[in-house]
Amino acid sequence: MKYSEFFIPTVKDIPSDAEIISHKLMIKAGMIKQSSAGIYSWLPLGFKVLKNIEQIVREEQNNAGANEMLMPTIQSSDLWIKSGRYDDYGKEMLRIKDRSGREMLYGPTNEELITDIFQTYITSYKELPKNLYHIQWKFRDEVRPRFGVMRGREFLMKDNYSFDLNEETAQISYNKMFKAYIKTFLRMGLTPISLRAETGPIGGNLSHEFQILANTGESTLYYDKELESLDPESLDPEKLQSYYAAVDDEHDEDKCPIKKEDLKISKGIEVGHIFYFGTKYSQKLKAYVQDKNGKKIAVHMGSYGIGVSRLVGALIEANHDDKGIKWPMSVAPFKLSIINLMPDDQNCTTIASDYYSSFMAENIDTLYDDRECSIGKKLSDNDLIGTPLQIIIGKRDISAGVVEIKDRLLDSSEKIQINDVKKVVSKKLNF
Ligand code: P5A
Repeated sequence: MKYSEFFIPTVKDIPSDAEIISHKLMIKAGMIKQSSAGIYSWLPLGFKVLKNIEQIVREEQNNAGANEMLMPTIQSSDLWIKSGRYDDYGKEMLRIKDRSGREMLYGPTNEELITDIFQTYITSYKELPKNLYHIQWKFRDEVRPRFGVMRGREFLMKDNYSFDLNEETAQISYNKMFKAYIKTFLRMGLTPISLRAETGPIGGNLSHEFQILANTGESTLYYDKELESLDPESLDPEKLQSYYAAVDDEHDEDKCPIKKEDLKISKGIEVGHIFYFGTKYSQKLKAYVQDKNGKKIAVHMGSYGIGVSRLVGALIEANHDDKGIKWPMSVAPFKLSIINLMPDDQNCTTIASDYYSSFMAENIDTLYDDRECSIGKKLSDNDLIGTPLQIIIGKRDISAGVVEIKDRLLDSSEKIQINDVKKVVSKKLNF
């Protein structure tokens, strides 16, 4: 993509209600525009990151055997009346009447709808277990939407639902998702900390919350230091669940089961939440299957959520400096910027265009900064939008036979021979 053709409306003046760094940087970098309180348009740069995050989430769900589908955002109130949550949800639920006066709502979650889909088609234990998910916008009319996309009213969630014959197999499904969650967050370069959690309006008695570490996070976490060095290739969910981790109001220094030197304290942001709630919805919505003996039993269910749009903000909270965003390579909107400092100079432009066409041919998401603007603006914009690897092409360097390669994450630069650049970049990008 050529910068001159891309729509990145970077801005200098940040609205006063942007309190936290990720909200400020998302506006400054032209990633989002508020449409009304807690509701945002995703501009091209923000949308690219959202899609990259979504894709990692999707791949790990598919690897864990979940089926992707898509349910609507607008639901009828009928199933919610049956489950008893139509009243319970209160003002957080956005209620709408259609032209015939039927009561509809903008889904805050999908336990009811998916249970109804399940009961329509599945009648035998032989078809279990099943795990279904979608990545869809939700609406919760939060009392105080704030912190940009971190606590929106409209937000993108990946939500799964597992169906099992009994508690024992439901626990296996739960652990499978637990593992997929840790893998997902590790792939994004984040440090996930899982904690036993309250079940709230979703219900049930087993639940874990997934927080990621960020200095600017809202919660204070106390946890076993082992949780900071997980190997994605050998994750054991039962072992992981046995490590100590607690939020500050649940942590008691005197009762803490681990040694002081093994305890870490950091700030965190909740990015995922999983629940096992047994037959809570299946009984009310009649999701029964026949077991081996022909007896009808209510299926055991779990639900599993990841805040896909919240992750965009959380990733920035965990990865930024005073110049802007520092995207981890796996989610970066562009892996590479080619910054032509002198578009008027024939030599600079020939070299920049040559690099651009070869990286595009390799399918590397590359931003070619071909704009006619000041050198300072070019460098600061590319740092602001956080491209991890930057090739900087200037007249003086070219006459010395080199270009600069900057690593935004390590904050380091090196001069490389013009002809070695493709090889060096390929190595850094692992292709
Ligand atoms: C689990 C999947 C649920 O809704 N039902 C389906 C269960 N859980 S949850 O904890 O309420 O939400 C799951 C994740 O969604 C994100 N999230 C939000 N993101 C942005 N703005 C919000 N207002 C918001 N509310 C929830 C969080 O990441 C949460 O962990």
